[in-house]
Amino acid sequence: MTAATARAYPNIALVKYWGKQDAALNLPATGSLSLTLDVFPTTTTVELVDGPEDAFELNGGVATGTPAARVVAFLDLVRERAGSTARARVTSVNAGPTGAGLASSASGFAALAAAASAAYGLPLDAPSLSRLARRGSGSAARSILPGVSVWHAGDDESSYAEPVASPELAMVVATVDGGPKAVSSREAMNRTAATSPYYDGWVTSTRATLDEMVAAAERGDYTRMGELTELSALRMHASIQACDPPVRYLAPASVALFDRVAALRSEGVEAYATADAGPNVVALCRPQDRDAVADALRGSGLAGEVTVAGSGPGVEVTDG
Ligand code: 2P0
Repeated sequence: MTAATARAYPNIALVKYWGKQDAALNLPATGSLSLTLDVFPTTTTVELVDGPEDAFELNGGVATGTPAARVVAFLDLVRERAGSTARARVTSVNAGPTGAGLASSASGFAALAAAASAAYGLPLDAPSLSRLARRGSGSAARSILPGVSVWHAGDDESSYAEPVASPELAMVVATVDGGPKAVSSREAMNRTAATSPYYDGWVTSTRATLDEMVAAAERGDYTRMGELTELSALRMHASIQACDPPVRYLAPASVALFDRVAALRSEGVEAYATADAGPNVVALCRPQDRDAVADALRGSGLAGEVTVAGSGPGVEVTDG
C-alpha cells in the first residue's frame, strides 16, 4: 500500500489572521503575513490501508474527539479530490517539548496536506498544498512556505500563501504558565466576528496593515515591520476582548513581557512583541540580537520556557 511522510514547521504571524469570510472553505476575512520557524517541526506519515476506517495516532497515542474528527474530515476532502475511497493510517509527531507555545495545528495540517497529497496522488506544488492545508487550519496555509509568506484572502482558488522578500528575522518564544486555553481560537474567532463591535474596524485596518507590512518587508524596513507586528497583535487582542461574552487571552505576565520587550528597545535592542490566542509572548528581533533578547526574557522571571528560533524551511515530503 502507498505511504508518504512529510515534515512542516510552525509559523508565527506578524499580521494576524482573525476572522473568516467563509467557514466551509476556511477563507479568511483578510490576508495575513508570517514567519515559518526552524524549531519544533511536525512529522506526519499517511499510509493507505485496507481497513474500514481512518486511524490517527498523535505523539504515540491514539487521538480521539475533535482532533481525530478534523483529520478524518480533511482526509475525506483529499479522497474526494483524488477519487479514492481508501482509508488511511495517520501517524503524527510534534518535536520538542509539549506545550512549548508554538502553534501545532499550523505545522500539523501543513505536514498532513503534503503527506496525504503524496500518498493519494494529488499535486505537490506549493499553491496546491497551501490551498489544501488551509482547509485543515487557516494558519497551516502559511506553514507550506519557508520564511516570510503572505496568505491571501480571496476565493477557494486564490487563497493560498506566497513568499515575500524580507530582511532576515528571528523570534524568541516565551511561554507563560496560563493553563489550558479556555476558549479555542476557532470559537473565539467566530465569537469576535459575531459580537465584537470592533470586528469591522479590525478587518478594515488589517487590510491596510498588511499592505504596509508587505511594502516594509520588500524594502527591508525592519523597524516598520516590528512596529506593525505589535500593532496587529494588540489590535487583534483588543477586538477579541470586546466579544460577548468576553475572551481575554493575555495574562498579567503576558502584558509585563510586552513591557519588557519595549524596555529592551529603549536599551538599544530592537525587539517587538506579539501573542496569539493564548498567554505566550513571542519577541521578533534581528538574528544578531536573538541571544540578547532570550537572555533578557529569561532574566525577567516572567517566562517559563524561552526558545530561540530563526527562519525555517517550507514543507517537505521526506519519504514516499
Ligand atoms: C494567526 N491565529 O494568524 C492567528 C493569530 C491565532 C492568533 O491562525 O479555524 O488554528 O483552524 O482556521 O489557524 C489560529 O487559528 O484557525 C490562528 P482555523 P487557526 O496565526
